[in-house]
Amino acid sequence: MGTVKGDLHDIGKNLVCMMLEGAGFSVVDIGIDVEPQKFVEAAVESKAAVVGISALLTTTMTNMKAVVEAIKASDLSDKAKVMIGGAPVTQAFCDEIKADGYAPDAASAADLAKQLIGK
Ligand code: B12
Repeated sequence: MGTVKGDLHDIGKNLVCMMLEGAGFSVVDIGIDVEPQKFVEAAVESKAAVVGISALLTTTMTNMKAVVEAIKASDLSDKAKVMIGGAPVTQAFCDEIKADGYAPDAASAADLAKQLIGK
C-alpha cells in the first residue's frame, strides 16, 4: 500500500492498512509520495498479491495510471491485482485506468482485496 507520487495524504491509506491487517493480510506500507517504480519494486520484493494505491488530490490521482501501467508492464502483471482508492477516485476512473478494483472506504477495501485474490 502506498500513496501516489506528489501526494502526502496518508490518513485514509493508514486506515486501509489497518483494515487489511484485521482481515488477515500481511501489509507492506511503502508510505507517501511514492514513485511508480517503487510500487513495482516493493510488490516484487514482498511477492504481493494485491497492490493498493491511494490518492487524495485530483491533481495526483492521475499518477495512479502510471503505477497501474508500471505494474502491468512488469512480470508481476499476471500475479498482483491493483486496487485504488481515495476521496476523488471513482469506479469510472478505475475502469478508465484499468485498475482491477476500487473501494470507497477502508472496510470495503478489505472485502475488495479478498475478492481480488478469490477469497
Ligand atoms: C487531512 C488533510 C490534509 C493533511 C494530510 C495529513 C495526512 N497525514 O494525511 C495535510 C494538511 C498535510 C493536507 C495537505 C494538502 N491538502 Co489536504 N486534506 C486533508 C483533509 C482535511 C482530510 C483528508 C483525510 O484524511 N480524510 C479522511 C480519510 C479517512 O479519508 P480518505 O483519505 O478519503 O480515505 C478513505 C477512502 O477514500 C478510502 N481509501 C483511501 N485510500 C485508499 C486506497 C485504496 C487502495 C482503497 C481501496 C481505498 C482507499 O478508505 C479510506 C478510509 O475509509 C481533506 C478534506 C476532507 N474533508 O476530506 C483535504 C483535501 C484532500 N486536501 C486538499 C488539498 C488541496 C491539500 C493541499 C494541496 C493544500 C495546500 N494548498 O497545501 C495539500 C497537499 C499536500 C500534498 N502534496 O499532498 C483538498 C483536495 C482538493 C482536490 N480536489 O484535489 C481537500 C479535499 C481539501 C479541500 N476541500 O480543498 N491535507
